[in-house]
Amino acid sequence: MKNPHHDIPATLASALQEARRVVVFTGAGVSAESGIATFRDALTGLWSRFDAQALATPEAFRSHPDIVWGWYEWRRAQVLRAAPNAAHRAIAELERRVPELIVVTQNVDDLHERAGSAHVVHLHGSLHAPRCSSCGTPQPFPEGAPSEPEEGRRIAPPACARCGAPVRPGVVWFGESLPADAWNTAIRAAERCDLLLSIGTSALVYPAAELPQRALAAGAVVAQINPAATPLDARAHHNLRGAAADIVPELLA
Ligand code: BV8
Ligand code: ZN
Repeated sequence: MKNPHHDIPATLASALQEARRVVVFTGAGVSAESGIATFRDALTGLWSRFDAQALATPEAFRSHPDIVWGWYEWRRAQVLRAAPNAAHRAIAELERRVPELIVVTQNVDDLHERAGSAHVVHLHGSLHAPRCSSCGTPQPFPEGAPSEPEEGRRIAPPACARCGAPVRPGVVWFGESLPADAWNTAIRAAERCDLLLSIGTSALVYPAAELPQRALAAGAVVAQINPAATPLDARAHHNLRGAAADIVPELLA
């Protein structure tokens, strides 16, 4: 249901007009209206007995490779069926209007790219980049879209074409470091920007959640778009309560 009464505060509208360097920092909430479950809601069926944070770990993959690979294949099937929503499209449009804009996402889907965003940094990797869990060689997916694993089906991960070890999802699990180049690019952008928009993230996962704080410390305007309160509420200059697909397009108005 579109909420026509979301006023964009005049000070935010003018910050957006004047901004020369913008960072758009996104989490799973920006893909919610594309039908992609947010990280915590992605645990249904067999997986519901797991905590996402427990499943998104190297330990879980070592002990239950078929449950973890099945979970990611289910999520990948969702992404392949999904389309970018109005928020992704508005962010891509914003990039065309602002001298410099970079999307720094925690998401492992490719909806920003499919909506037309040209500068996207993935802090937590991608569902579309499986690699060998041992020799790291990138691996092609089994032909075509994954057979739709009904929720909770175990799927044995493929074996690496090079060394035979199990293939893993190309994502950053809890306890793993973020890709250095992605993280350095994100930190530099946060420290140079005039405006950072934090959209659809619970601001709980570190080090990603440091970015809005770095932007604030560097004197940028920080605005948050989220239907629920997060730890960032206390520090953001603007907190716009609501769904990304409703509010982000209004930033363009
Ligand atoms: C690291 C990829 C260290 C995988 C993800 C104790 C023990 C061990 C580690 C730690 C610890 N304490 C802290 C840590 C560090 C840990 C961490 O931060 N833990 C937290 C949870 C306490 N971090 C790490 O382990 C990171 N690595 O620290 O390395 C290190 C250092 C040196 C050397 C070696 C190691 C790695 C973190 C990356 C984990 N991988 N994703 C996958 O996707 O499966 S994080 C994962 O969770 C997602 O990426 C997502 O960003 C994040 C949170 O999930 P969600 O809540 O679903 O999503 P999001 O946060 O985006 O929230 C959804 C939001 O959307 C909500 O606010 C909701 O209100 C909103 N929303 C809903 N609908 C809408 C909406 N918004 C707008 N519109 C809507 N319609
Ligand atoms: Zn290998």
